[in-house]
Amino acid sequence: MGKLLLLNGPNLNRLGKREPDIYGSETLEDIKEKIIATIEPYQYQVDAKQSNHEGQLIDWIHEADKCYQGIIFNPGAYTHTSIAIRDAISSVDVPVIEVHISNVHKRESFRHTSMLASVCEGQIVGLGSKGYQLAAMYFIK
Ligand code: DHK
Repeated sequence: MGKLLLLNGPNLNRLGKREPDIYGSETLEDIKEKIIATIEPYQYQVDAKQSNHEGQLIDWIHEADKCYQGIIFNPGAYTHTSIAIRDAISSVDVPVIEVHISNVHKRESFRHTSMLASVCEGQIVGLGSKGYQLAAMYFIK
């Protein structure tokens, strides 16, 4: 049985209610259920965690090392600011895919830069909640 970690950062607990024109109407629970349906046939399971706190996300990244085959990570606004999360990703062997629901490149210029992308395995942006499923499929061996 393979294991993936679905990790979401600040304000993503508000999905479904939060700016639905940008982030859609699905909740994090809906997204988790879709990932489960996608990966279960391949004998993979997913654990889902969300925090609004940088340090908590860092602790979970450290703990994920050696426990998961991959992390599907939407770091929210920490994407654009957090050198500490970047260093956490660099400190572990578990591969991380950075996912954004919206196309950050079509939005404000402060969203165009990612502190994390260059230490991630890859980045999926602008494909809505489907981006999470696509990231999960990448990790299926
Ligand atoms: C989510 C956020 O919370 C923003 O801060 C990012 C990202 C974009 C998303 O599209 O999923 O800028």
